[in-house]
Amino acid sequence: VRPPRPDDKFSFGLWTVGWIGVDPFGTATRSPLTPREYTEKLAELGAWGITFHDDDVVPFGADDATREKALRDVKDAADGAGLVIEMVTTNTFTHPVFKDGGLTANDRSVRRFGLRKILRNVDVAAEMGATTFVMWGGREGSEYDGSKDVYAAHERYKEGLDTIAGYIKEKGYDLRIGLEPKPNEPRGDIFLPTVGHALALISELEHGDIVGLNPETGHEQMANLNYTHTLGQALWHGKLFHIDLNGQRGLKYDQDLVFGHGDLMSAFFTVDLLENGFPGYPDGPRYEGPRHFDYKPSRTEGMEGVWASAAANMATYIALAEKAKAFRADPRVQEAMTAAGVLELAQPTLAEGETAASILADDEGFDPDVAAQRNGGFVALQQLAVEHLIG
Ligand code: 3MF
Ligand code: MG
Ligand code: MG
Ligand code: MG
Repeated sequence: VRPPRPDDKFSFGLWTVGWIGVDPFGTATRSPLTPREYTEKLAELGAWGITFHDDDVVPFGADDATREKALRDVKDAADGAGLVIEMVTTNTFTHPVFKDGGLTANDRSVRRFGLRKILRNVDVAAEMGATTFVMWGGREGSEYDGSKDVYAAHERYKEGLDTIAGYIKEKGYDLRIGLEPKPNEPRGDIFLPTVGHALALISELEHGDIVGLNPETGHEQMANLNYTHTLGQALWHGKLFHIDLNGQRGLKYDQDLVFGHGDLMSAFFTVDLLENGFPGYPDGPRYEGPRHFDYKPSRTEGMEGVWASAAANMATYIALAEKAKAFRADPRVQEAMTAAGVLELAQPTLAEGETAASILADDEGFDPDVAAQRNGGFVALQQLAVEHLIG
């Protein structure tokens, strides 16, 4: 596999390579890194950008001078290493004040504090030159149904998001919000559990035009959903603003494995969609944004393993991209796709000018029993994908 290049637009959250391995059952297995350590090493490995939460850089509650210095240090380190700060995100989940949420906490004073923290962080995002502001509402939710008025929670979510999006517009920032859905963990149930739920909420916002999605591989898979379909639907809505790529093996806690270390076949088709677009729409919508990894180097790894895992995300993506290109270009695949009717789906069901009445008026001599005999050819097509994947 060729080495990563800046035009691959690979980016990493500082909380990924910077994860020190604290989990609910054990203390840290690694030491924290300085901004210079992350950025130099990521740049050396071929990454193009970094992302961070406010709290990854600025200690919670720091005074203004400490805050300014910490932000300047990370910006200088990124600039020095030639890395872009493409996205900034907000932490409304770590500090105990957010134990019942940031925008949907029952306690109004907490919601007002959460909003102030997020708005300040929007300023930081703009200052750092980021173009996406991701919001993962990890503590928006509940363990017990009786503890939350779900109607009110959605009222408050909308109120909060519109306040933030309205502020971005008022300030004239070149920023869009990417909501990151997740079904559970750390809350028993999190609001906006899937991309579909988030899309529905966005459609109710006053400033929904600058609010889209940041879908994460494992988060959709934790809900037993198909990540590639998720990306496809988000693209169809014009709402795929950013992505969190990683790996997950089935219905478990959020594993945040290296991209491809979960469901590899699914990862292949994810990359196929990202790199090659929709088969029936060569000029259709494409995702042009960063290939952002949100993974955790497993707790078993030392620093050598941290950097090997960072490199593995990029190497796997590149390998899958090459394989997906070869898959689409293979004449056997094109033939199998045609046989399977994959391209036929792009053809409108009605002819130009046709109506429900004209469809009703003529049965076209259609014989359902004959049509039911058609061989799908989907399995043969899938096997070609497997052959390309395993080489
Ligand atoms: C949690 C996550 C988050 C979000 C981040 C926003 C800590 O499962 O995935 O990472 O990605 O808050 O980018
Ligand atoms: Mg995750
Ligand atoms: Mg995560
Ligand atoms: Mg994420």
